[in-house]
Amino acid sequence: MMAIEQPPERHWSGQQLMMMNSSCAEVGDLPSNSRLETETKESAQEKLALVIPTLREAGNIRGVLEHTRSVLDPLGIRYEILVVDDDSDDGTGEIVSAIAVEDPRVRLIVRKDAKGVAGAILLGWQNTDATILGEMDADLQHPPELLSALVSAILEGRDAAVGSRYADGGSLGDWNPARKLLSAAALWVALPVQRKQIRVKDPTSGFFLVRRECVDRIQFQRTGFKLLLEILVRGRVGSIKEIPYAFSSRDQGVSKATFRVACEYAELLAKLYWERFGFHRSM
Ligand SMILES: Nc1nc2c(ncn2[C@@H]2O[C@H](COP(=O)(O)OP(=O)(O)OP(=O)(O)O)[C@@H](O)[C@H]2O)c(=O)[nH]1
Ligand SMILES: [Mg+2]
Repeated sequence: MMAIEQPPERHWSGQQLMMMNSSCAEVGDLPSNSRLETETKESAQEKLALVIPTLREAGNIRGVLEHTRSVLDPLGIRYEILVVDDDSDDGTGEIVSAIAVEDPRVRLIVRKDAKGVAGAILLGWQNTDATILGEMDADLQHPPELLSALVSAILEGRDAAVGSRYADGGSLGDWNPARKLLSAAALWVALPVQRKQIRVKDPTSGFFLVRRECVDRIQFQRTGFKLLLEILVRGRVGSIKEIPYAFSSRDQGVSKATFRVACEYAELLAKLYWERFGFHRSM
């Protein structure tokens, strides 16, 4: 299996490979970006790149890919689904490779030397020329049907569209009370750092779309699960729509949401508080 499946006509420079090993990554170093803007204006065509990060999701990945394609196909938008797998040892990559042979809109990128959801998403986004970027989990907790409403929200003019468990009509599924409490606490501590104009009820959602120009050339933290919060605070998002959905139970496999993920979230929050409120100025 190839370490990184290159997109057509794209080659990593040594500098870009080094950047993938640092603790932050940005989307906007894509050489294709200005070319992309011209092309988009000329053809007036949008393209969606949906990244699905995977770590040992062999039991789920075939189903989620089939389901997602069946939702996106009728929308009439150009799209690709990038599965960014952290070298899973359960055959996840092999399943995706086999599907990708049949459908070139499905692509596999394998990272051999890193872990972390945010870094996987950013790597996927760096490897596409799409105008609309997105993230969705592999374990079918995010209903692919919602993609239709998320895509519509962007095409109607929003900079970002978020699948929301906390908006009216959304729900957390069968989480136990302790997890519900932790999740509520994670939202509460994120409230002050969010920008008022685009404040959402579910800033820790892992199911969202964002316009490429909102995240271009911004350095984001590669560790942890909560890329959306950082995008809302540090990105160029001017308008946003939250669309409720019911979070379901994981279909197959085991959770990767560990204590370490909580620590990485705390690290991200500390950084965002620091930047937003400039505590350093008084020190
Ligand atoms: N590439 C990559 N993907 C990851 C990593 N950790 C988790 N994932 C994927 O990120 C998504 C979210 O992880 P989950 O384990 O489902 O986290 P969660 O939804 O908060 O936890 P559960 O509700 O227990 O499923 C899934 O598609 C995972 O396979 C990682 O280190 N690298
Ligand atoms: Mg999950």
